[in-house]
Amino acid sequence: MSTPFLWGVASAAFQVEGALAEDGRAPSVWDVFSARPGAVRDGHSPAVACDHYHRWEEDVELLERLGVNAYRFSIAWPRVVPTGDGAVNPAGLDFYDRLVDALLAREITPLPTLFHWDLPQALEEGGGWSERATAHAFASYAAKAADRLGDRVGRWITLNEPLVHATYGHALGVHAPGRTLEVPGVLEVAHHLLLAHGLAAAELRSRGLEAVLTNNYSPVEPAGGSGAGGGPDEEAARAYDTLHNRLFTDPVLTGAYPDVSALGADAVPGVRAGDLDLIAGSADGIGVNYYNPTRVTATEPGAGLPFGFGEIPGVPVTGFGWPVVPEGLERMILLLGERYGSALPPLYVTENGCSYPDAVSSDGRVRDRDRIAYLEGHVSAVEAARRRGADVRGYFVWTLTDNFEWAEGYHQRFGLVHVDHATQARTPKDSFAWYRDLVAARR
Ligand code: IFM
Repeated sequence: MSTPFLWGVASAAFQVEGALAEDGRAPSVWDVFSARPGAVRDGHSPAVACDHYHRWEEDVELLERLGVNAYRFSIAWPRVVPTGDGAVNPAGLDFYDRLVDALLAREITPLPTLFHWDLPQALEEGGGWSERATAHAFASYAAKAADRLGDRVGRWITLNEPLVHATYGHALGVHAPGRTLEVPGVLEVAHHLLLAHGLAAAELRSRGLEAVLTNNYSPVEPAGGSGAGGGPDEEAARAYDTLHNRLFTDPVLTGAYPDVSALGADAVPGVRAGDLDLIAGSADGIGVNYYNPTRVTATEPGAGLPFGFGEIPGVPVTGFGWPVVPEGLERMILLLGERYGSALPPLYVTENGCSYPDAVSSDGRVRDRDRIAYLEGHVSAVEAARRRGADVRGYFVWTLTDNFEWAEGYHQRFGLVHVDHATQARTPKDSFAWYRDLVAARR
């Protein structure tokens, strides 16, 4: 019997849970970073977020009303292993145990992510992702989570968007842990993240479970066009494509890092004998998080980066200013197939969505027509890719409830459900009803 297509929504622990000091949870890098003055827009605090840690039953009811058959959430490493490595905190796992049972009771497949950027601060103090030991600590945490939930959860996502964590968190310093390393240091962080994925995948697979790696993908277009006349923009686009689309995928699907010379390094540091053998073939699925394509321009010699960014003309933008280009998702899915051929495992669109400044009207409705148009276009793009032979097995809207959008605080509302962060009142938006009807029609 073939498994049904997964229609779901996605969330992440730090963005929704709150309860940062409850039941034995220790601080993560995001607890510490977000407390720095200026780190989060308007000083918004993640302390309560959507209070999901206390209101999870209400949120599961929302999922039931939505009619989805899958829910992607993340497990907070600092709840489960507060010091990062070593003793497990049973109370931390109890929370996810209850959540998993509640989902299964409603025939909603749980799809947990083990790392969605909330590294235990204790590990950061020992060097964080610059240290190989962090990858081993991650695998040991993954094993502990799998031992507790693996009897009910068959498919796991190891890492969420390691590219964003490596670059925003370790190069640009605008996400936790707020480091600004040089290129080789960032590439070393990238390797340790991939090593962590490979080691955790081995733990999961040894228990008969599947391991999925979720990356953020973006089709890259040179501003000057391709082919004759594309010139330096094309070179810049290739460099950006290497960073964004290949760095965290080639090693898993081809067993080798791409040429990183255009990024300013001779090679990826920290790779030891056997690492790439472990990483190669370590994904039973690839998670595709897609928001928009990227238009790339060349930069002047001596500029900090080998690429710059340009606007995509003639398309609408979201509240975040991100261009809305649904066919970019079809293009990206097909590109992965062309690039990796039979090495490409099944794909899951593990995130897709948009932020708009939604407000509840006096009649209690949230008329988020732009979000409906965005999602309609992107679902059609997935379906078009599938018609052209792509093996896509799931689609997850980012996200269920408006939540803590990292350095943007509560400013970017991505949810199908509006959250009043002063009262925690949840109001399903018009897009909630639209997605409910779509899922009902497709299931
Ligand atoms: O909110 C984030 C999520 O944590 C990771 N992917 C992109 C989303 C929107 O920025």
